[in-house]
Amino acid sequence: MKARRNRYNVKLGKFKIKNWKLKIENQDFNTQLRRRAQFVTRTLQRLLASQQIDSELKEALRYTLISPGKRVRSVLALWCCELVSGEVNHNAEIAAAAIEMVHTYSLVHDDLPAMDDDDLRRGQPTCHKAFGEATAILTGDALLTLAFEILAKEIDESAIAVGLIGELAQAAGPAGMIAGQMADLKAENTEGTEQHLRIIHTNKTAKMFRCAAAMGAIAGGADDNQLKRLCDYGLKIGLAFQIADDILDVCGSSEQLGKTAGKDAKAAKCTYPAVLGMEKSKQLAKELADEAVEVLEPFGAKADLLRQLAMALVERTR
Ligand code: GRG
Repeated sequence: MKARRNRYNVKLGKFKIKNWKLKIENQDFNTQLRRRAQFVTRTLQRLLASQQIDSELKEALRYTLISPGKRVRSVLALWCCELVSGEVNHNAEIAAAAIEMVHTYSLVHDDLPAMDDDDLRRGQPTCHKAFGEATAILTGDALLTLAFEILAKEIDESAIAVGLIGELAQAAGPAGMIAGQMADLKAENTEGTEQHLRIIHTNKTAKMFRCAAAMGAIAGGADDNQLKRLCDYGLKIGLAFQIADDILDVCGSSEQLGKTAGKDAKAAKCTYPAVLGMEKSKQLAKELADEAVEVLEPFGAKADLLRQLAMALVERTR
């Protein structure tokens, strides 16, 4: 225990840093990702348990929220807070839970018969398959509104709460995720261009990653320059994540992904592999991850986890 508190000079990536949390920071990336994802799941369980909600609706909320999602956006929020402040604080914990709720809502509604009409999500029957369509609509509605309720009630400083609510509303709303979904629907069966694709994917996916980074940074008290850099980083890895998702839809199996593979081509969706081809899509995802890593330069070695995250998101297999 004592040795752990001593200061060490260690090499992490290409940077030499003074590190007094040697044991924690030397843990392998996947272990840290898993540990933080479990932390988010425990927070969601606690927040859900404290809600007075109809028992069937609560079961549907638990079914969708506690299912094995990767928790990428919420962990990103935690790591951005940790990067700028040195720790994960209470406000970052609540911000992470809120973004995970909004993300899960989008999946529940996207799977509905009127949208993608899907049967499988996170390796289990979709919410409407398990609970019926009406309950699934209400589950999505409840997740979306609960996210804003916890931000309003649980964040310990009103200026921070307002900042977090504004970021999340903008990213998830009609100038963000909803705009992306609308453009995506309209692009079905059309010949998309790269420019058109970038607009769809930036709105549908990348803005939520940007938002996660911004919420973590705000919770950690980032200065304007730190906030701007982390927003840029989030937007770039979000776009790279979506390109990787398009590629996995072509190359992956439903079992591996926990959702129906090959759906994009079937629905004649406008995707990166369809418009650019597979090799160019892989190259673009890698270029975006490299650009994201570059943006982190002024943070030094403290941002190594975020660097590894950028690379992991384009190399992922699920
Ligand atoms: C509000 C109906 C509605 C839709 C909004 C985000 C979105 C648009 C729809 C969700 C479905 C989808 C294909 C979104 C693109 C982003 C994406 C790849 C989501 C899946 O995210 P992961 O892989 O999921 O992080 P897990 O299950 O790991 O949390």
